[in-house]
Amino acid sequence: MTLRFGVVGTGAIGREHIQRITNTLSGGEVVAVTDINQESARNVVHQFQLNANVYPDDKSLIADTSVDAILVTSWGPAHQATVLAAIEAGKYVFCEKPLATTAEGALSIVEAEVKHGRRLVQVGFMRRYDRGYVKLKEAIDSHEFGAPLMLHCAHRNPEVGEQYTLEMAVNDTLIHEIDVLHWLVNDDYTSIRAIFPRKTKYALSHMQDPQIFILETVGGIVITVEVFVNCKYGYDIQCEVVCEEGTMRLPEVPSIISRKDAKLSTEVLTDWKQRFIDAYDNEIQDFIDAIRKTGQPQGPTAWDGYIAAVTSDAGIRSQQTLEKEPIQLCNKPDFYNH
Ligand code: NAI
Ligand code: NAD
Ligand code: ISE
Repeated sequence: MTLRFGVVGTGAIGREHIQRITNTLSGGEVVAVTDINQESARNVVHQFQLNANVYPDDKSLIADTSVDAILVTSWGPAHQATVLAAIEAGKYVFCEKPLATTAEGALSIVEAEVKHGRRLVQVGFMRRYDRGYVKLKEAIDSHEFGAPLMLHCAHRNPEVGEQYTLEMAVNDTLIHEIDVLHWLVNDDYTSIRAIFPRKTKYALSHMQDPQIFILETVGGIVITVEVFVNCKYGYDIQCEVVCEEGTMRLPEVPSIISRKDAKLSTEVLTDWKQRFIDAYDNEIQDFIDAIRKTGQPQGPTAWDGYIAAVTSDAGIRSQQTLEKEPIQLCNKPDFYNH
């Protein structure tokens, strides 16, 4: 059976995912689209030559009986309502991060899925599908390097536009580290603290850039993450794990090494779409395959979306207080232990 997608949000990543479902992956087809900007939805049908209906809103798209799975790629604050409506209709959902912009909102999705009784939701935390992070995790899990003690990470974007807010540094950008790092070290967070270094001259007046976040875990691991969204030179994701008997780093993106004009150089990417292109392919292929084989997605869960939302709320509080803010999760439903 082909998994028939209805896409809510045909902006930057919506188009990327439509392109990969249509031209790169197998077993999926886009049969319906919607966007609050209807012209954008109509353009996508034309651009990718889709055999797809254009709907005026998410509710009418979800009601289409030819749609099996909803791909949520609208902007973050709209995700919660669409995901809840999809669960209510018993449809599968692949939701881009964040699952919801508040912990309360993410918890309402967890509760709705548990009530439904079967897994329907996968969250777009694609770094868990990146070969570099998978290799790091295998090395940590092998215990060959001893216990992880500290992680030093950086999430750098060349620049951001005026629509980017202080909070987005946490709930749009840092959220990728929030998800992937606790998964990497098999631990839970206990606190987060924001530190504001000297501000770059390239930051817009409403912004603090760069920012540093210190996360601590139940097992005592201390994690530093630099979020620097006007770093100018490229899109650069760094992760170093310091263990008892050695250290390891996320591999650099393969690039030729050139010698020219008395300089030895390699390239740094500038576009996030390229940096994790294989991981995006892998996560959505996995979503399609798992549903076709087992009737349920098996990637990052609504509970993972909830952990990210609680941590992100605490991070945003710390941006205001500049104090260490506690991270407290409610009890994990047994539903997510299987
Ligand atoms: P975008 O602004 O380019 O596209 C969002 C689209 O959604 C727009 O076309 C907008 O009109 C539409 N939209 C918003 N609310 C809607 C609603 N209620 N119903 C229908 N359409 C709606 O944004 P972009 O960059 O594509 O980001 C979309 C989502 O993807 C965000 O949640 C973002 O965090 C996530 N994202 C994830 C990335 C990743 O690495 N996993 C990378 C980029 C974005
Ligand atoms: P975008 O602004 O390019 O696209 C958002 C689209 O959503 C726009 O077309 C907008 O018109 C539409 N939209 C907004 N509200 C809507 C609503 N209520 N109903 C229907 N459509 C609506 O943004 P983007 O860069 O594509 O990001 C979209 C989402 O993807 C965000 O949540 C973002 O965090 C996430 N994202 C994830 C990654 C990743 O690496 N996983 C990368 C980029 C974006
Ligand atoms: C964007 O929304 C993403 O998700 C990218 O992966 C991230 O690097 C970028 O900072 C976000 O704005």
